[in-house]
Amino acid sequence: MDVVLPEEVRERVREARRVVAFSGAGVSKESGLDTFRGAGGLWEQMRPEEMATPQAFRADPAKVWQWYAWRWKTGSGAQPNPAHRALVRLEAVFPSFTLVTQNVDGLHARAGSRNLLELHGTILRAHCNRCGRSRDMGEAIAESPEEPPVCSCGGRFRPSVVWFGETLPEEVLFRASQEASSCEVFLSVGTSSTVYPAAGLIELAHQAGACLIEVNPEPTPFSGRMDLRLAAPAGEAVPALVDAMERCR
Ligand code: BV8
Ligand code: ZN
Repeated sequence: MDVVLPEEVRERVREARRVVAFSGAGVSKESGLDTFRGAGGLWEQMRPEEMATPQAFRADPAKVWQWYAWRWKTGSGAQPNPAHRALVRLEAVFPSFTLVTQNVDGLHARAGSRNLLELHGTILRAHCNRCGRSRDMGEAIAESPEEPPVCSCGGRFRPSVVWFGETLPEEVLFRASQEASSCEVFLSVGTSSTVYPAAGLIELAHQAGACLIEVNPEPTPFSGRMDLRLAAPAGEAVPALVDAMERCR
């Protein structure tokens, strides 16, 4: 796939110093991980509030634990794809580049992204819901695959992800909002842009007058505001887009 940037986008990319990329489950689709919405998505098999809420964990900790153990296993068997790797290259193209992700799968970090903000936490860690003690999720699953292991304080370990109805890590959300409202180019990849406050970052970048680029085979609520839309899979479109951005500089 070859990407030709429209003149005004090329101009903005050439001048840009501060760039933000914002990613969702679609960027990991070509690594074999399900998205949430859409055909075959996780939410097709059950409703978010059934699994990804503190209430669901209180009601049936074993069911929620086993679901996250299954997602951890599928995630640990997956590899970063060309889209993850191309986003790593952007760190070298712009003086300031920040990757903000909603994904908890850890594939951006495994691909080598350094300036990474994980808005919704990570499935690679677990922490006690009473004393907060943190540990490796793989170890916790190995110790207790069926039930969330009990902590020495009597609390229960839970995956270190942000559940619906839970607030995002303040520092991470604050930094992501800072970057979104001061960037010149904002790239949104593989997200349905429907979960908040994460999707609010696109709004912030738009208000800041940033050049908005979206990569998604399907339209999203923000598609109408984009300066450039690539309606293609991230694994094809992001490497080609990064090639075009490098050519501009
Ligand atoms: C909170 C971790 C304060 C867990 C996740 C304002 C308006 C409306 C609702 C709210 C609002 N503010 C708050 C809410 C409530 C709620 C919310 O947003 N609800 C939505 C459903 C309307 N938000 C919250 O609860 C947040 N907390 O607000 O706290 C508070 C506290 C008390 C009371 C009130 C407020 C917490 C939200 C975080 C929840 N945790 N994940 C886990 O993973 O198990 S969210 C989870 O779902 C993901 O992290 C991600 O954010 C979201 C899924 O979205 P995407 O990643 O975009 O994936 P999706 O499947 O939707 O789309 C994939 C896209 O990829 C598609 O567009 C598809 O076309 C595209 N695609 C497919 N293949 C490819 C591709 N693209 C490129 N290439 C491909 N190959
Ligand atoms: Zn504890």
